[in-house]
Amino acid sequence: MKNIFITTLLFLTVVFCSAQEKYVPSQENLTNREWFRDAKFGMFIHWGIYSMLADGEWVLTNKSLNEAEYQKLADGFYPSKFNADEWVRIAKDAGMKYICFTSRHHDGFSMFDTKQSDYNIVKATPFKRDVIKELAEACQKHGLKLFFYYSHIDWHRPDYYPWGRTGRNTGRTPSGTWEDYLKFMDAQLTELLTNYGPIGGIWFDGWWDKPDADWQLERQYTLIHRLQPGCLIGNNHHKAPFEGEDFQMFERDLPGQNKAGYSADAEISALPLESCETMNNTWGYNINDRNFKSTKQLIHTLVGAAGNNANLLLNVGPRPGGDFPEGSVRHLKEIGEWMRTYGETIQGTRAGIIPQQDWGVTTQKGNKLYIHILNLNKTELLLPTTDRKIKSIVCFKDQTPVKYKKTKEGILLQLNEVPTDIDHIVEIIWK
Ligand code: H79
Repeated sequence: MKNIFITTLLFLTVVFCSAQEKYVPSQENLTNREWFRDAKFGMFIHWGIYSMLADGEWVLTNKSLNEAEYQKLADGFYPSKFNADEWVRIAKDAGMKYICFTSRHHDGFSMFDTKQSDYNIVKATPFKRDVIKELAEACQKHGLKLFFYYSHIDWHRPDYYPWGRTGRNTGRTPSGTWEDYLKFMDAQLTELLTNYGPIGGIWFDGWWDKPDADWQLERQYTLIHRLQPGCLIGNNHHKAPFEGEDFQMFERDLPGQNKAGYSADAEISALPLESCETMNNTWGYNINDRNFKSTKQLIHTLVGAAGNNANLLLNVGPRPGGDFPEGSVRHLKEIGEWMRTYGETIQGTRAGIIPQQDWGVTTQKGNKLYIHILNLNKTELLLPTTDRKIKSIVCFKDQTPVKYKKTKEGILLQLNEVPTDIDHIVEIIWK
């Protein structure tokens, strides 16, 4: 009897403990996840003192610069053209619903007013302005959500220790303890989640530099969700999501692809998905990188993401002066024009019942299925679906009827001509 009692007690303890460990997202968090899935399009912004060297955000480690000397860049950081309102308006006009800003990148420089280190934009630069405060206010005003990119790596702090594979040849000497560093991050995250109003999400990056480090992610995630239960947590660790995360991101690839080489182990989860991509080849401003993708390519990436149930987080690397490169502005303007006509076939949709095909993707909303023809050099197109009864099939652009036949294999569309639009959209309305 006594044994049964002890066994039951043990069993209950185990159940209780594991139940405690399991993350249960709040109702607000779940609502925000659906908002995120609907949003489909956001702006990534990589901006820091590295922008002055105009060689990307990895310049400190890539060029093995002396870290003590690199710090002095801050003395000259005076982005005279910075205008948060303009940044947010450009994003909004492009059809973007949120902005993810680098609050602190791997170089360890904080782009906000933090009490945890003087190595920040307010204390260490003549600019002295908290750009995150201004960005938060502008986002609030224009109805965009603000997310913070937050680096786990720190190539500046001596207590970022043990070191990973990067940031090694910069003349630093380690000191302090790992716990100091963890406490520093907790304190900064607390500032970010208390001083700037509601935050859409935290976008972690750098775990991959030292996967076996004692990152204490659960402690961090619990802190974030305690401060703002609705805040979505994502971590760019290139793996399937860990416990406590709310969305899954894919770097430079759509879910299921691995062209960039980071996503070999990134099994697709049921959480909201996001792909991040650059317009040229670099995240932080790079004076040499004029290799911009075409507007058509960028729209195809956005549509491809939507057809794969993912958002696109498209990057801009502002200049040291605080303005966006003209190439980025022009592309965003053109994407915005496209979005004003076709945005509704993407935003608020989910991946369609027909998975990605050679010719394109599908999205769906209510009783509508959108066929996004991105690449077709004939007029016939077989849609492999026999599932539902058709009410009508029209060309989305002008709502003219599209001829079709129902076959055993599916719906055979007969287009009037070979599609030449960036994205030729056919709308099927089901009965
Ligand atoms: O913020 C942007 C980049 O600075 C950061 N993430 C985006 C959003 C980033 N840069 N590179 N990576 C992420 C990918 C990591 C590259 C790696 Fe490696 C290749 C990690 C492991 C192999 C380079 C070589 C670093 C360690 C070894």
